[in-house]
Amino acid sequence: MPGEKTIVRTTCPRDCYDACGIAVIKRGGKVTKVLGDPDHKVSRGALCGKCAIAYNGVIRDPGARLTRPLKRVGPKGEGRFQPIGWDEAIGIVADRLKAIAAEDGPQAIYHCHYTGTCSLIAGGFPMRFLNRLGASDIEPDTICNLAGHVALGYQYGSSVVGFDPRAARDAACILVWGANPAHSAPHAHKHWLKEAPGKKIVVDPFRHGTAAEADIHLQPFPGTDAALAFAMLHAIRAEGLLDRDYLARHTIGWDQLEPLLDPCTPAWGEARTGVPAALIAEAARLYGKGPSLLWLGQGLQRQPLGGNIFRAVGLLPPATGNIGKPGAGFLYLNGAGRKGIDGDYLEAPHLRPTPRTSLSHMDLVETLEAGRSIKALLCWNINIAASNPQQERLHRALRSEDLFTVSIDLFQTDTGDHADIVLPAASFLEFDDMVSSYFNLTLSAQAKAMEPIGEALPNQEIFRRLASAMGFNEPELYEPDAAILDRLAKSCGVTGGFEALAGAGTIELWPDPVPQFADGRFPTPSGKIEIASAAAARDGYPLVPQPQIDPRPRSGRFRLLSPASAWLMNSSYGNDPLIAQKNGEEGVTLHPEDATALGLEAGATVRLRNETGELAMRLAVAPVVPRGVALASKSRWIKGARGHANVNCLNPGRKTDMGESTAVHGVEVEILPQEAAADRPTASAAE
Ligand SMILES: Nc1nc2c(c(=O)[nH]1)N[C@H]1C(S)=C(S)[C@@H](COP(=O)(O)OP(=O)(O)OC[C@H]3O[C@@H](n4cnc5c(=O)[nH]c(N)nc54)[C@H](O)[C@@H]3O)O[C@H]1N2
Ligand SMILES: Nc1nc2c(c(=O)[nH]1)N[C@H]1C(S)=C(S)[C@@H](COP(=O)(O)OP(=O)(O)OC[C@H]3O[C@@H](n4cnc5c(=O)[nH]c(N)nc54)[C@H](O)[C@@H]3O)O[C@H]1N2
Ligand code: SF4
Ligand SMILES: [Mo]
Repeated sequence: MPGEKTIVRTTCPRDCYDACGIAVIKRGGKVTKVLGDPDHKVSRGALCGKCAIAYNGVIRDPGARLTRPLKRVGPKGEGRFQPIGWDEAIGIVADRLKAIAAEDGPQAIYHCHYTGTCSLIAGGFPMRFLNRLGASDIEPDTICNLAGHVALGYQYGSSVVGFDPRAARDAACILVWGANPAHSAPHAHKHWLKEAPGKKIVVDPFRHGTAAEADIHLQPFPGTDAALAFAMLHAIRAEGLLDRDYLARHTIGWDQLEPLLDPCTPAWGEARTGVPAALIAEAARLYGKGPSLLWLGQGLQRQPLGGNIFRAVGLLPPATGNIGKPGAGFLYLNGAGRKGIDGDYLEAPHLRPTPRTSLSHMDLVETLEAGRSIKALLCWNINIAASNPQQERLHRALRSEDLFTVSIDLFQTDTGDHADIVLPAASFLEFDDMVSSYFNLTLSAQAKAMEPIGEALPNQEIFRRLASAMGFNEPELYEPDAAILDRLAKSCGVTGGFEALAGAGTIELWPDPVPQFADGRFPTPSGKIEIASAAAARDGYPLVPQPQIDPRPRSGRFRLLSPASAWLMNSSYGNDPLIAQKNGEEGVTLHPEDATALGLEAGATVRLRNETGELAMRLAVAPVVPRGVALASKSRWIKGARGHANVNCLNPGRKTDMGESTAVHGVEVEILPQEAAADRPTASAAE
């Protein structure tokens, strides 16, 4: 019946802790509105601001979306393209890949992907093709969170078995360390944290919304968190709150660690971190008494010593026995494997003809510049031109006529502008898939609500077509979505398969809060928490975590933080006009005393500058960061931006101590009035 209202329940697959339930409103078979599902436990009828706009804006706007495959016609990087048919586009890509594989070996074909969509098939199935091809990977997590994974791997044997957020009902204290739920997990901020009965402690240099509402906000200088953790442990010991029984039964190496605590009094901690000693002691008492939850943010490990920081903060749960009991535990991410998802089934690494080769995102630019090993670059679920470090050099390297680049995306991104072939991907509203929240222990359906816009195709279909054009025969490469979804749902214990999951929307996989590591057994070599890690020592790290801090920036320089913005999802939605309006001009915030010292006033245009690049930004002044810290936010779109650059033009791509991962929150800059900077040599002129 025309005009009849129907509702499709689906799930947001963005890289976000929340995994919101969505209600897609249709009239007469046409989508009219995308809303939060009122019956969903997380979204409760409201999407976050950015998705509420984008899902009713650019995501459904045929004028904004890529609707046909494109072939480059102008010089590389200029952004001139001509529409072509799918067969021609797939044919061009397959021919080029075959030629490179024959001449240089398939390892010369690199692909990079990340979490543009976190739905399981669109995020995982393309790997079957890339594995079969034998392509090299740009190591995905090196752009985001690998240091934390490596550090927790040494210590706990796993970084993807976190607390069950439902444990909050039994927690006397929730410690959020280096995460900004107000931006990056807006529903956890608005509902989960607010409804939790325990006291909230936030450790963050930025007094963000969650920090401002906490019972205690510790505001360390960036990169000093290991010293803060040691000072808290010192205070915990002084208060008699060490759980020596837990340490004896479930850890190794406390004996080597404990003497390091001796000098680390709260006053020592204050001198290194800037956090008042009394607050360190108060937070230590609260956390130590427990039961306490510890949320380890991803921002925390994006520091030069991020791995050591994670190992140091990771000492708190075992030292206080805050693990394995109700209301206690720590969380980095909750992985899908824990819920029954078999990653090897999804990605089929057994299809690889040769051992896997990979490269850190931090080495991408140098390797491209060297011009030998990377002949083709396939980019899917990622926008490297906006979100990767060494932006100017990256763009230049991507403009090489010798490099064959494919961008698969919903939009013509800055990466797409540098491609030879652009392939239009379908949005999450346009195909069935599944979403596994990395916070809650739930599984959700992504249900098709509309036909793909134009000729867009889901990632998986694009890679099936590529497999066929390459002449690959393995049945894994052609397995239909419906069969995969059914198998995945059943492997998580959803006996009715995908249909049952789609009917429910989201399923809690366990009826009650799941205690974390309740049996006290850890997947480390010793089966215990390895405070002293022989594996870490073998890899060249200290045997136990150290109370180390980064040196303060040299005089006149600021530590630049560029964490998640409330109005963007990484670089996504950078092309939505309403979001652009909300976001205003690219800005940087300084402490009032720093602004005064520099003679700068709020609203002025300032220039941020270092060896890597230079960028104009609008200055805001507020006491939300310590002195010496400048706060911006990550990854706007570049095209249309002033100076044709974003904050990543200032990021030298320094690696973390562990995992060769991004140390983006360790960037240092000078801040100058606009006129003064114009007289000085720019980074590009200096190169
Ligand atoms: N300065 C600074 N830079 C940072 C960070 C920071 O903190 N500061 N954070 C880093 C982090 S943590 C990350 S994860 C990266 C992420 O950075 P980006 O790669 O910018 O991540 P997203 O915007 O999530 O997604 C990338 C693209 O995936 C596309 N996409 C969405 N769904 C699909 C789909 O179904 N198929 C295909 N083919 N494409 C799809 C989107 O349109 C988008 O263009 O940025 C990093 N960059
Ligand atoms: N709205 C929105 N939501 C997002 C994203 C987005 O871009 N926008 N991105 C998504 C992605 S890909 C990711 S990885 C997550 C990341 O989400 P989070 O885990 O919240 O990580 P960030 O936003 O990078 O940084 C979080 C906090 O770390 C703090 N921080 C930086 N350096 C230090 C330090 O040395 N010590 C301490 N204690 N804190 C520090 C920053 O000030 C910031 O407030 O968010 C996801 N959700
Ligand atoms: S991005 Fe996060 S908060 Fe926004 S709708 Fe998606 S899951 Fe919810
Ligand atoms: Mo990320």
